[in-house]
Amino acid sequence: MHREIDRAARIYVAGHNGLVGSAVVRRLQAAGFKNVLTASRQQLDLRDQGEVSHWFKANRPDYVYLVAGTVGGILANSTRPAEFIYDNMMIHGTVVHAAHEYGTKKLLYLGSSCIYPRQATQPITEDQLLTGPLEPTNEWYAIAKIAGIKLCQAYRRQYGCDFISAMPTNLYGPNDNFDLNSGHVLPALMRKFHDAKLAGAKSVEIWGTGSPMREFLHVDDLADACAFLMENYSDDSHINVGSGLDLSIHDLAEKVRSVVYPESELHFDKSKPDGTPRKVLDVTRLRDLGWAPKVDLDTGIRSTYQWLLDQQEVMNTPRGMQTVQVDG
Ligand code: GFB
Repeated sequence: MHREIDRAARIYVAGHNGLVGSAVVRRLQAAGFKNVLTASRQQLDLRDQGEVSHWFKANRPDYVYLVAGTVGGILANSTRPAEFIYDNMMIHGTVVHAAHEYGTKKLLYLGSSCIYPRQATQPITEDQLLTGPLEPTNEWYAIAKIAGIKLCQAYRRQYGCDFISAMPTNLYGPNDNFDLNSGHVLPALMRKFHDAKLAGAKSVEIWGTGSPMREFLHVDDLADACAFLMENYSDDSHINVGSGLDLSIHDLAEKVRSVVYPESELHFDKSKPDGTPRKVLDVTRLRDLGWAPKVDLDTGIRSTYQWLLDQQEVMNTPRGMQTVQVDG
């Protein structure tokens, strides 16, 4: 089912300042969409139903990319559980409800691969949702994300809303959070190697054992997949978005080291958590629809590091000063 979206349609990107939202805006603008709507955190608190409903009433978006959320890496997830569950449950609830109230034609909700059980069979197929216990370091975030999927399904079943859900793997790219405490592994390692190079330090600390396996997808590929799904997917079930390829954290660290600071040495801090042992998505359904990623990991690491070098203001931010993003 391909349904081309009118380039004059009103399209709201919730979370446009974040890693994902900014990539979605770039993707939509490149495709010629003329009415891309955004609202800053100061203008609109997405956790407040009154504000969100009021905004939808005034702006009446035809399509919504719900890619906002409180997000972060393994440490932020395990130390700030209340924010991760509350913010995300509220954001999904308010936006999905307002989209229904004010006649949004289609909404795409973005979840996360951490919704699946810790011991899921690899690669992880969509039907493994709710078949076992979650990874404890991020169960609060995962529960909120699972609720988001169910919310979209419930509004589809009860009200006939065309609300779909996509589950991306670990993402990276421009506008990522490079903070060492709250960021995900790829941007955190990039920043650590970069700081070590500037300081002339030889050893770079990698959390955990280095053995966990992770899959990575460049955020421009994710944005492209989201735009593709908006025009080509309309199903009750959520759908995985990934590259289908994974590597160990040790191998990832080697890749980042070779791009940023080849002279450095890796030091593994085994007192830090590993998190889930392996998490690679089965992307057969998305591939069968005709979508595949374009950015390989080596190219993506190089271009993201170049982007980071171009962001002087990010590099000038003292460590630990940035907070967890409220945009996905
Ligand atoms: O990316 P990350 O924080 O999150 O960590 P998850 C991935 C792996 O990299 C873990 C290791 O095994 C970390 O211990 N790691 C090594 C590091 N060095 C570092 C470092 O300097 N910083 C970080 N952050 N990790 C997240 C979930 O899980 O995945 C979220 O917490 C979300 O909820 C996201 O689902 C996609 O991949 O373990």
